[in-house]
Amino acid sequence: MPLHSEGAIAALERALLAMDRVTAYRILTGRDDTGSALVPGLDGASIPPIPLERVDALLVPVLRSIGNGWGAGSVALSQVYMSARIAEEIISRVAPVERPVRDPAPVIGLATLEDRHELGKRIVGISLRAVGYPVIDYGSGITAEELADRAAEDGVQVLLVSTLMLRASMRVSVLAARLGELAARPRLVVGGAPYLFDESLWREVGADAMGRSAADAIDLVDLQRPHVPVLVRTGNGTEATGAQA
Ligand code: B12
Repeated sequence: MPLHSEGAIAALERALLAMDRVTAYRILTGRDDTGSALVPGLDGASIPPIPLERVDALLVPVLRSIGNGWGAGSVALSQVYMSARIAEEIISRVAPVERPVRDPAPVIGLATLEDRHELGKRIVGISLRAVGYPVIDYGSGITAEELADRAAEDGVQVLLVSTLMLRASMRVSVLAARLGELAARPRLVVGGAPYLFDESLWREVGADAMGRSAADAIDLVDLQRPHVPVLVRTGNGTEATGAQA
């Protein structure tokens, strides 16, 4: 089945809503002949790794559509919940691709702020590592105050924040204010459903940029690379000399 086909997206949505894990795996692995091999237990070594690009192209739009269906009343919360459980399992099976670390690379922090919706953050983290960016993962549910403090301690230069709940998005303004008090303020990049619903929200809460996808996260970090100070060895130690060309 082609990667972007409407048919594959619709079939995956049907499979998740029906809690049919075997079909969901079959669509995501891109194999039409693995169904019977996957049936016993689904936990065996028979499950092939799932390519990251298929998760981004198929699973992400399907979960959004399921969320819309829930909002419209055509999908039950139990279906959202079960789809998410299957999605969590799928994401944990994404083939880990870790490239050699880029040099220079900014110090990158990543968190789901005051919210437990963590699938997007996980995909963003996997994607960044896959292109060679190391990431400090602060997990999900961390408060704005704690995140600002921990990012400061770790010298984070680009802080990527995922929020899926409107309330959590509004808390980004507290985070931005606290980061603004730091001598070296990290660039603050946000993403998640509320910023897609309201295109001006990221500016209103004080972020520097907003991304719609894991691919955007990579592009936005790439853009920050010129802001990484070049570290020059001096006689007595190391000194920052401003932006890299
Ligand atoms: C799956 C899901 C759940 C799962 C979460 C499972 C998990 N482990 O994460 C479960 C069932 C547990 C859940 C629970 C709830 N949910 Co929910 N959930 C969803 C749903 C359907 C999909 C979210 C998702 O996982 N998408 C797939 C991921 C991979 O996509 P993503 O997060 O968007 O990330 C991609 C991009 O946005 C981007 N991205 C994400 N973050 C970042 C960050 C940066 C920096 C960048 C650059 C890019 C980026 O890259 C990612 C990969 O492409 C959404 C609907 C929606 N439209 O999003 C509702 C939704 C977010 N949930 C909602 C609600 C209300 C709830 C509950 C309160 C329900 C309840 N009554 O209990 C609880 C609260 C949980 C909590 N405390 O956090 C509402 C929020 C509404 C609002 N106004 O705030 C939504 C929008 C549904 C709706 N239409 O109403 N939910």
